[in-house]
Amino acid sequence: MGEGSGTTSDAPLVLLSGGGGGARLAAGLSQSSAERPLLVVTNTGDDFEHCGLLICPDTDSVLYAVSKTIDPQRGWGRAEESWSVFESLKDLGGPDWFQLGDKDLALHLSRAALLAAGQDLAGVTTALGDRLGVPPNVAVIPATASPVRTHVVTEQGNMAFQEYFVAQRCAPVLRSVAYKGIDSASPADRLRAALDDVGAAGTDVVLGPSNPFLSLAPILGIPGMQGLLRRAARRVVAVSPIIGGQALKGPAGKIMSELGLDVSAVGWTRWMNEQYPGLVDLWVWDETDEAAAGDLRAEGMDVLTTSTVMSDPKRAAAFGDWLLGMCSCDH
Ligand code: FO1
Repeated sequence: MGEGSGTTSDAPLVLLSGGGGGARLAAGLSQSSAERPLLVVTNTGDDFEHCGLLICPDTDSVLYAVSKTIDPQRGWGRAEESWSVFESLKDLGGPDWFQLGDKDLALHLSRAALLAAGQDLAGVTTALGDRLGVPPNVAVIPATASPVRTHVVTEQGNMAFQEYFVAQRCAPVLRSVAYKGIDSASPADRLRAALDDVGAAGTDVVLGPSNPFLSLAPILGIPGMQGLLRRAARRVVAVSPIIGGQALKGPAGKIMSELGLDVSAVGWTRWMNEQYPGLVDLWVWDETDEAAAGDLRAEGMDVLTTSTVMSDPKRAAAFGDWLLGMCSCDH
């Protein structure tokens, strides 16, 4: 990452990422021909302890996606994975609701060793990224080193995020979401330093097409985070995870409907704007929703539409190119 960068063109584009959509966009941006430095801030609300190991699903999905080692079908974990340890664990009566493949497990053991040796989570993540082959122009930084853990309140009771997401497959009707530990959390030191280094010209901050309740809120709710991003940002751009009235993957649409929100790009934009007043300058929607943009534009909101569907790496790179092109000029 360039030091003392003061212009928009060499300052890293900052991407906030959680879940599969964020990881796909991180990969698309990192493949872009522009080769602009990229700083990916990952959600830590999904992190949890499992079999004595710290699991960081959203951080690892970005590491695997940008190093092209992710399993493209599952959208999490390693490609060409084997499951010997997991099968043996099951034979021993160990927990089988959360699958860790052999290669993925090796990453977790390595993370545990580095943490035990005293490195902080951001340092460990950089070290693991280097070993995996994360391109040198890409930095991946977990949003905070303090434990923030997402819990959901559902009609079936309260549960930790991974129990809801993996064990219950998001079936319980959601009533609210809590981010345990967030009030005493602070932005990761490395993130603060990287953003302080951006310089007066500012940079572009992109909120990826990630679940607003489960992926973006545990980042944006960290005390000081929005101010830090706003100070570094020339412009904050938010990409809609809702396309044609639904989320292409994941529970964002289901959750919006359960919380009584309008499941549309308009509904998402209005909710984000109410939740984070003054944070976002530019809203990017899929072209499918172009016809619905008129009302918000008439209210003075800046809405752009393009093809945002990242169904394969080529389309993700094309969207990454579009975003970088849009960020490098005043549209
Ligand atoms: N998702 C599943 O649906 N089932 C799993 O067994 C599972 C294991 C897993 C292991 C490591 C990892 O990094 C991610 C894993 N995921 C699994 C995905 C993960 O739970 C979710 O995709 C994210 O937390 C949501 O963003």
